[in-house]
Order: sequence, then structure tokens, then C-alpha cells
Amino acid sequence: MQTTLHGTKKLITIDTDGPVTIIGEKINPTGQKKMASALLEKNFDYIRELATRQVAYGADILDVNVGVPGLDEESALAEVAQIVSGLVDIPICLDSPNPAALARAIDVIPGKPLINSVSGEEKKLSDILPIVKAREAAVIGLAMDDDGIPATAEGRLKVAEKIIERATRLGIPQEDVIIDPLVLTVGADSKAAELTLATIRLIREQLGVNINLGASNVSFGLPERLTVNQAFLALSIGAGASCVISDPMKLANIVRASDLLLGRDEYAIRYIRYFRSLPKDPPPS
Ligand code: THG
Repeated sequence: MQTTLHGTKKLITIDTDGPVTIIGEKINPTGQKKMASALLEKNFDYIRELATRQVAYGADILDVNVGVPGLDEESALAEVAQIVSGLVDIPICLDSPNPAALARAIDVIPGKPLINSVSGEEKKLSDILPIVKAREAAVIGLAMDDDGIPATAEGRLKVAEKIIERATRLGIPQEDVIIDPLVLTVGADSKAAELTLATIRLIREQLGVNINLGASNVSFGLPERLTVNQAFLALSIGAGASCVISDPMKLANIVRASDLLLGRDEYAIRYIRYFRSLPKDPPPS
């Protein structure tokens, strides 16, 4: 199944059978003091630099999240999304729990963007799906509902089915709903990652839709988080994730290697081209 998005120039296809799509996650102040102060001080140069750097390191889509306490999210999301979409030619992924902020920002960006996210919670479904439909955008659906995150793969599949059913009822095509199976912290629950992998396999088999994964929660509280994130990303791609929201400077190499090892990269062309194309200057920490 294919989900197509577009930015000012580039058309991006998220494909259950193609190479993995990377959503660059770095424009997000969560746990990032420098990004939080850049947003509060309207230091857009820092945001521009992170946008172009993520593209240079392989981002296919750029996530924009401006959730800082004390910031007017409605105007900030639109402002930052407009700046970023004016700078790069790839699609934008608007990342906010606030429907008013999403509705405003979606009107100022070009192309067909991605909304991150809706869930199976009734209020989210009724607030966010109409925004997606009005703009003919695509949406990420989180596998959680009013009872929280289900503790089984079957429970998460049921939530995914409900989100897709509600979306299609509104006229949003099934291919424009990407399901995020969610992952909890493996340090707190040793089965958390395996449950997510089982959910990926089940959703892929039962629904056939594109699956997005954020790898960073899995390693929370552990030493050498990058190592755990890398391993989890490779396993998730092997299980059927077709889209990952991650830091391309740290994880695009694992994505390219996974595609190569899964037989989606004839003569290793993408893998080789990726490393040849990287900027020569080291990424900032
Ligand atoms: N699924 C979907 N959307 C998401 C997530 C997901 N959006 C938010 C998040 N998860 C992905 N985005 C980020 C952005 C920044 C960081 C993590 C995830 C981050 N992490 C480290 C920390 O927590 O300390 C810092 C590590 C680093 O320096 O790279 O900054 O799962 N649909």
C-alpha cells in the first residue's frame, strides 16, 4: 500500500513494500533546551539549520513540533511550519495534540502534508479527522484510545481498525492513514519492544497499511540509548514498519542498512549513494 505526500516540489511515497521513509524528528523542543529557547526567542536560524541538516542526512519528511510551555502553539506552529516548508521541498508532518493549532498550520503549508496525530480517543477522532479530510492530507493514527494503550497486539489492532473505519467513513482513503503501534520503555517492561514488534506484524498482516514507528521511547532511562534505538529500529523494519520518525543524523544509516539487508536496494545503490552524499562537516551534538 502506498501513501503519497508532497511538499513544494517533492513527491514522497510511503510504501509498505518499498524502502523505509524517514520523518526527521529534530524540530521538537521535548527534552531539548536549545530548541525550546530557539522557539521562545524566535531564533529561526537554528530551526532552519536543523531543517536543512536533516534533509542532508536523509529525511524524506520533516516533523514540526513546537510544544513549549508558555508559547502560543496556535500561532507558533503555523509560523514555524511556514518557515520550514518555505525552505525545504519535502512534505511537512505537523506534530501537535492541539486541533486548533493543526487547523491553522495546515492552511499555510503547501502540498499534501501529514498530520501527527490522531488516536482512537473519541474526542481526537471527532476533532482531528475533519481537519485531515478538509485538506485531503494524510494522518498518523496512534494505537491508543480512551482506555489508554492496549496491553496486547490484538488490542492495538482493534484501535487501528477503529481509526481506519472512522477515517474511511469521513471519506479519508485507507492509504492515507498510517498506524503507529507505539512502544513503551523496555527498561520498565521487558516485553514492551516485543509487543510492539508483534503489533507491527499483526497490523501488517491484517490491515496492510503503512506503519510508522518512533524508536526513541524504547530506550528511556538506559545507558547507550542509541545502541538500543538502532537495534529496535532494525527489528521494527524487519517486522514491517515502513516509516520511522527519528533523528536522521543518528539513525538514517541503520535505515539504509536495513533496506539493503531486506533486499530492497539493488546493487546497494541507495546505501552507497547515501554515504557518498553526506556532508563532510560533523553534525553538531
Ligand atoms: N510517534 C509519533 N510521533 C512522535 C513520536 C512517536 N512524535 C514525538 C516523538 N515520538 C518523536 N520525536 C522526538 C523528538 C525529539 C526526541 C525524541 C523524539 C529527543 N530525544 C532524546 C531525549 O529524550 O532526551 C534526545 C536524544 C538526542 O539528543 O537525539 O530529543 O513515537 N507518531
